[in-house]
Amino acid sequence: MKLYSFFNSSTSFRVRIALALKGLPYDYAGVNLRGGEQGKDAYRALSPAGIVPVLVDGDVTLTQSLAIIDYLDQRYPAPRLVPEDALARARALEIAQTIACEIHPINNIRVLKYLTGKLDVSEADKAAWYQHWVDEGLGAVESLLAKLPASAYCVGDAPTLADCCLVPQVANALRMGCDLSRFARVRAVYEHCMAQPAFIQAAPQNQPDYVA
Ligand SMILES: N[C@@H](CCC(=O)N[C@@H](CS)C(=O)NCC(=O)O)C(=O)O
Repeated sequence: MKLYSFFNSSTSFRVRIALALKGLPYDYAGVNLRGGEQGKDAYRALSPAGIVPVLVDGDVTLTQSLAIIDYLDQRYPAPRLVPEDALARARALEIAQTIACEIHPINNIRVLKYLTGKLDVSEADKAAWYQHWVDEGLGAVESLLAKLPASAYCVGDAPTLADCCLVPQVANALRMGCDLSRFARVRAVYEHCMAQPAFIQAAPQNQPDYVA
């Protein structure tokens, strides 16, 4: 398998965690988002939307991190990341989609660039926008977690798709200087996961294209 990824991309980080948890080997292809490589024709042939990650598995090319993780889960089921139990599955998807649909898209690079470019928004207002949507989204995740039995992970006693999404989102928020002090349960899950080998292996600083 080959993964097109950018070290700091949270959506790439989600897939790297899934691959590491499943112990699947892959070749790493760095896509320099800072240099605009995602917009080049050659890359758009792989990813029509011009985004990472892309997973190539033999003659299959897949975009969208949640679709990729679901594919990996069907194809390489151990360990399961999308739970089989109906309620646990819904809970994991609920948290994953709160992050993937409610936070990430509006804080994506292209959106932030549009704010400061076309709309002439200041860097301070861009940072306020970022923190606002992190606050809203992680606030919702914190409330969802509060309704679930206490655990080191989001849902149940093992990592799921929800943790694959939560950890990279928190890592990004911390890198962007967001105040996460209100989100005790979110932070506890993040800290526990980031002490596990698969999550460490998948972390931005451990990728071949990492730049400090
Ligand atoms: N919904 C997509 C989002 C992928 C995405 O937007 N990735 C970001 C990096 S985290 C990206 O490639 N952004 C490039 C850009 O905004 O130009 C997924 O989950 O894979």
